[in-house]
Amino acid sequence: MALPNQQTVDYPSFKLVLVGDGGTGKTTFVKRHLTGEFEKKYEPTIGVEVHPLDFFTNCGKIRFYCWDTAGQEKFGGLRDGYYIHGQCAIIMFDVTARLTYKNVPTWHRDLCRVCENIPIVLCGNKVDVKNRQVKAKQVTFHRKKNLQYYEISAKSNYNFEKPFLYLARKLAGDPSLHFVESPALAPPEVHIDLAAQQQHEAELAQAANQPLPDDDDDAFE
Ligand SMILES: Nc1nc2c(ncn2[C@@H]2O[C@H](COP(=O)(O)OP(=O)(O)OP(=O)(O)O)[C@@H](O)[C@H]2O)c(=O)[nH]1
Ligand SMILES: [Mg+2]
Repeated sequence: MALPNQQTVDYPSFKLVLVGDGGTGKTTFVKRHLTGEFEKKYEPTIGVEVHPLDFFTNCGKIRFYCWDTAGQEKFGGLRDGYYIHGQCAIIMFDVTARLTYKNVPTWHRDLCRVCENIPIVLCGNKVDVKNRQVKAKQVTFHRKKNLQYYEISAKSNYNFEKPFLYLARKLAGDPSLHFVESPALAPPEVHIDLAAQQQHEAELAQAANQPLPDDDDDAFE
């Protein structure tokens, strides 16, 4: 879904809705892709910004029109009005701020009211930060709702492609689809501690085998 003033393309393109609390890193994430500019300091998004992001796959090019929405309530603009005709989505929270994970069910509910049955990826961002508040094994919401979950760091480009690849496969209905070139990314600001992150990923995999906690979606502490 291009905006009226945006060029349309002759290859498959999809509207991707990006939601989550203010400051979780949505805009930073979208702007890693070199088709967008890069901004270091936090400037809250007002309403929505739409960025076309192209990827090259073994089946040809694919474009996501990323609707980068405002997380801060006072800048929300049309809010769920931006979700209309969304074909896929990313819900982002910040692993260094508990409240942003607590609010994930609300973002998910509002999104699903408008967009039924679209592929959704949950992303825990800022995993480059040492002192995280939301541990990998505490992230269980995706299992309740059948979402895909990825730990990412927009600042270090860690797992940048994963959410897009997952969504591209779902939208194409082809689980073996893969990217044939890496997208050009802005250089990372920080480097991630890979050993520590591998440990987190292992904990996450292990947690996936445990029974789900017997609680409400909202009961996260
Ligand atoms: N350490 C760290 N900081 C990050 C990361 N991603 C974003 N940030 C910082 O988090 C702040 C907020 O980033 P934004 O991308 O503007 O957040 P947003 O989700 O778009 O916020 P709204 O537009 O208000 O909804 C900025 O200061 C970024 O530099 C990350 O992966 N690691
Ligand atoms: Mg923003």
